[in-house]
Amino acid sequence: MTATQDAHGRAAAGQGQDYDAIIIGAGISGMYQLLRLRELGMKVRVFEAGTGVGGTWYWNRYPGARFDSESYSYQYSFSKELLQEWSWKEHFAPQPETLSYLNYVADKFDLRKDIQFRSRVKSAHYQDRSRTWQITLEDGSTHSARFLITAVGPLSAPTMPRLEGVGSFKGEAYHTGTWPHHPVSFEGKRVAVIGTGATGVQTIQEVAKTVGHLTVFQRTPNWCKPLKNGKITDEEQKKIKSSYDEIFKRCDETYSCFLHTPDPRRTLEVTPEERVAFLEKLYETPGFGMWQGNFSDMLTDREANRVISEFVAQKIRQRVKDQKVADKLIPKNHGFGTRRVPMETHYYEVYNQPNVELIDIKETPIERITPKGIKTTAREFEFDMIIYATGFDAVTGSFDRIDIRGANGLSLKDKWKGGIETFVGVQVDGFPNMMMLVGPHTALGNIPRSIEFNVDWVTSLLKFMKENGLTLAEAKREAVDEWTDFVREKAKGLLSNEIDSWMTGVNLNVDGKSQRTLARYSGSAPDYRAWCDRVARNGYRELAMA
Ligand code: NA7
Repeated sequence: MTATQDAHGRAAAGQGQDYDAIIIGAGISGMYQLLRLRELGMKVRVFEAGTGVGGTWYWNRYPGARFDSESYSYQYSFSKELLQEWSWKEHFAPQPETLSYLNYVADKFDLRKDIQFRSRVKSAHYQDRSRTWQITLEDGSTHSARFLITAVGPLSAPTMPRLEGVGSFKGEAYHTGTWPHHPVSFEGKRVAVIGTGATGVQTIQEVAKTVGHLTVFQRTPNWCKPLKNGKITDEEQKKIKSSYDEIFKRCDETYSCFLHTPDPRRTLEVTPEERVAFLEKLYETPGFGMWQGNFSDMLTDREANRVISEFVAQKIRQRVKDQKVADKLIPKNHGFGTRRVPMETHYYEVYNQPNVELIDIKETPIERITPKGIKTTAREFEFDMIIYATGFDAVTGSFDRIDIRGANGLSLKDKWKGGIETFVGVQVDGFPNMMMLVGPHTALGNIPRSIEFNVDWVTSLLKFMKENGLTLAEAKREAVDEWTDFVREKAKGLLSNEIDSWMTGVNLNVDGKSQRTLARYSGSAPDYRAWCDRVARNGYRELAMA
């Protein structure tokens, strides 16, 4: 405890700079950034709204939550010791296992002593004169630091549906992204799930195992693909632990840092027999293979995408007994892979259960939530529980919920009103000394891989500043323009940018998010890293420094 801190580790206001860096969020990125800045000898404080570490894996405790990426590719890679110590039990780890892993990491590296839990950041204001950030928590305490590092996650601001009567329901109601810590039973209950994205699909297939009666309210069906999860055998474990170098090297080379990479062939250049054999193989391949490892033109050529989509539609028709229901589950407004592909385990078979009903709310829209349940234009339903799997105010939502003001009091929300603009997703002009981890317009994909790169890059920048006695770093306007142009260029020709989803910045439950925008960088991770590496190699000329 320092002279400026109270017994809870809180710094008193108005006594100069309390920390070298303040990190918002103790998820995968915040935890790793804390560790790296400690190595630089910096005094760091992490403010975390939750009561524990883990971020996404702390909050998203909904039934069935799990990795859709291979566990061994979706973890920290920075410590060889950690890699050998931790043994994943399943190829695609369930949320409790991941949260245990992140707690294990926090213990191993003694991270908690610099993390202040139950501390939601309300505002962050840059102070021109002192070149510091003044952070105010919801409890009113203020804290200052030279650097503000946001580790708030791209999918961490849950959104409830914009429906009348949401607060009036008398039964149990949960949003998947803020799932309670106590056990929730579905046994014998009448349960509604609203939303059929990656989260809704995982929830539905789990709830269906024990529920009394389940009603799924679907607005837009998504193309789902079998996960094909399994336990990791002892033999597989040995193999995994001896091949980490190759696993991470492969992730470094692929477009989105996953283990899967597209087949160089074009969909229509092979014979129909070869094509079907390849698609059958992909359908049986665990994880994202069918999405990330398909024919090279799947997401750019309409006819190729149509043919692949028809293959998956056929699978849905085969798996769902009632063909009217199957038809409702087949997407009509977008092709396979153009939105996030939910991974499923017996999801489609759920609709063969006599106690499960699918309501297409494009046909019969929800009019309101009632004290007893849900009223559509066709019927009034009664439920014991409503589960909202309605997603997040993605990418910018977690920033918008904090009053962030840069030089001259400019608010970040206003700055991005006309569209997101960043420098490599890490900095914003007008916001000196603010660094974003997995911020807007950075490479996403296999997120822990992108996080480690982001954190290492920010750490090198801060090291450079320290060694050169610099106290200010701010992206130059032209560097922001150049990066934003590149992001725009990379978005061209991709079918996924022609459909509404969180990836194109659309969330109808949020004001100002009804039109598609340039919400994410859709180029390759290797291109992204090459750009960032070049900037570092050339001494950060794209940043104004003093
Ligand atoms: P998503 O993918 O944004 O899905 C949200 C779902 O909720 C989606 O099916 C929406 O339908 C539906 N939704 C949202 N609002 C409403 C209203 N008002 N009425 C009915 N249905 C609604 O969020 P997830 O949590 O599943 O996944 C987000 C990411 O987290 C995912 O990509 C993973 O990478 C992890 P819509 O499609 O908008 O018609």
